[in-house]
Amino acid sequence: MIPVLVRSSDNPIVTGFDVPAMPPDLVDPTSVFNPGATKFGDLYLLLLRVQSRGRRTFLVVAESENGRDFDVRRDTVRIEGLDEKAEGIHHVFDPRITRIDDTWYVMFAVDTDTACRIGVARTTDFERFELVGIEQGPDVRNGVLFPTLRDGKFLRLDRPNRIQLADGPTTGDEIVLSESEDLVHWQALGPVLHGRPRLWDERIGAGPPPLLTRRGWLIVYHGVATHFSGTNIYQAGAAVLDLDDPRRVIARTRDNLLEPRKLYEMVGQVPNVVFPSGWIVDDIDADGFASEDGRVLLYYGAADTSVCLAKSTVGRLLDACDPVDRADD
Ligand code: BMA
Repeated sequence: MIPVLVRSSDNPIVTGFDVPAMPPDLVDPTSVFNPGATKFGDLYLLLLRVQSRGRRTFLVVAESENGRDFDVRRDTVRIEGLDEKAEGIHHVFDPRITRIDDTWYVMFAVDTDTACRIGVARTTDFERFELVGIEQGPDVRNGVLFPTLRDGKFLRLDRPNRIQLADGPTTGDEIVLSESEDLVHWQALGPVLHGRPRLWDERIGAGPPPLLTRRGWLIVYHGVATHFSGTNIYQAGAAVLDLDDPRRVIARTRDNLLEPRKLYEMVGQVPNVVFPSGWIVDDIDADGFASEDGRVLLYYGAADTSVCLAKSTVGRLLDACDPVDRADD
């Protein structure tokens, strides 16, 4: 049986060895993982999360002509406007890239003194990045922006973190739909996906930006099984959301589609992690829908140590999702 997601035989496609020395910040980095991905003209681009041996986090662009062999740039991304807000910020990480018209929005997690927050930067050339803002409020992460607006408002999926109350739900067990007029102030519209206790996806978070298909919004998300003593296992699955109301789940994979099996996924800085964060789909029709035959290049972090690639098609990912009766969800 051919798996729905087929690993590249070149995995891991980017490791710390591929990152040029950028003294004094980045020399012989510990790890590079959880990239955002997009196409810019003919170039395939990744926005890498690179971690130094001081465990500081940097974002670095990598470029490729084929989506598999990447050259990592010799400078780190500087987000204009971030320095002014830098107090209390420790890490900017896990960027997801969404193109809207000719602007690419980077939605990222921000580790601060008080909570994890979601920030947004924008670029039109992948040389200059400008901060749009950082949301203030309760702890939230895994923010991903939809590529279209609804009623003039931006939409995102995010994953609030709540304190676990006695007998209450596990923190991070719910993906939520939110809307915003300015990308900084967000209003929750309601839950989308729930974690499934004791199964592969107890805690969940959206991966790459939702993909417009004729069957609905296709998403890939990560699920964490937490019920194994000593380790959390990060896996990837998929779901299809209603085009008009993305809170309505049409279909969802019962099982995971990708789980740590290769040594590079099982061994590393954080063992047993596949963390999907970016994808590139070339074949989009005139109305903006991804073609079912279209190739999907899915980029993911492996063991918080390297960047890997798995391939599929839009149709195979859609077919892999099992119909959901909302009442049972
Ligand atoms: C999550 C995030 C990811 C990371 C994963 C596994 O909570 O912090 O950035 O890849 O844990 O460590």
